[in-house]
Amino acid sequence: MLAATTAPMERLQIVTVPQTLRLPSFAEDVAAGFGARPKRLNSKYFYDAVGSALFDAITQLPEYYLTRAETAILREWGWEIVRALGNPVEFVELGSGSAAKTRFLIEEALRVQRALRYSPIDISAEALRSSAGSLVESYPALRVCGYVADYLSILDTPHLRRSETMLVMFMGSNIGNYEPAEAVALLRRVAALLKPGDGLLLGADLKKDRRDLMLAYDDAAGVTAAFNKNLLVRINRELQADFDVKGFEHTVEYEEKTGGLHSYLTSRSEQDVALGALGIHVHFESGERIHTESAYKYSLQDIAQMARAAGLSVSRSWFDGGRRFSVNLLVRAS
Ligand code: AVJ
Repeated sequence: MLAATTAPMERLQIVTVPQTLRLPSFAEDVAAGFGARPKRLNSKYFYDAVGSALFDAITQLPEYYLTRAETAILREWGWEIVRALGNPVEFVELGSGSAAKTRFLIEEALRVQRALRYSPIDISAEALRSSAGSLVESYPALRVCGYVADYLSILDTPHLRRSETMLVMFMGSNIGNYEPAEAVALLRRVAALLKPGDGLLLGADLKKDRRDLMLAYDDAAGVTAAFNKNLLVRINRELQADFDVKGFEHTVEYEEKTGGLHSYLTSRSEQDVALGALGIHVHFESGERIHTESAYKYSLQDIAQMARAAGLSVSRSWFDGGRRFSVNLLVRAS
């Protein structure tokens, strides 16, 4: 029973979930990535405070249509998405970030049921605290139980409590950052949590004209370039390195066959960089690339195939007017 007078802070709980497997540290990952051929850095390291702010700026760019398209879908079709499931429902969101788009679904759920539990999961404690805090302020019938955790640890633990129906949200084309085989493995883990009647809401960017894709990841104002290069700034600061950031160029490549939109930092000259904290020097040839991100694009057929490989099936899909982005309801395959 949830009285409308319950104070916001009493409807908010933040739990820090211990890691179930020891993940490599930033230093270890950077050392391994520069030791690999081709050199690589994991895109999860983009999101320090500056990187998160730059990503927010990216979502406002004319070329970066993804966030606007997904928001339009949730604004227009949120009512249908919520009604496609049994009620009462509770929401779990993997990588919730600012949770701005989630508000459309929360509002729709609160139209068909009197109270709602929302469990956002994010590795950024600050993002979680501020988004969860403003949500419980906005909606007196909302309870938020936020988890500071990486996806794998939360999926490993019995932490996620549940009522009748659970909708797990994995939005924003975050699935695109996983290699296709890893994406299937992650969806399989989510599928294991789902009971009949539950759903996984998956926001996936669609394959489209290569020019539109390339521009979305290499904008005219250079915000995405700054976002990519911020990785080197972060390595300089946290690992006492001496990267000359201007000595690297942001480059992108679209591989039509796989739908992979790959981003790189390309060395403008032959150079050596010291990584003080690691006690190593890294050599770069002129034109040598560091792979920093893959953002995979999917066709509807690809999404159906990925779902099937994970033991799920696509029950419904919703699109923006330009059919650039998709929001898909996946359910357990029977
Ligand atoms: C936040 C992972 C969805 O892949 O489109 C934006 C990150 N990278 N511009 C994406 C990103 C370059 C974004 N995701």
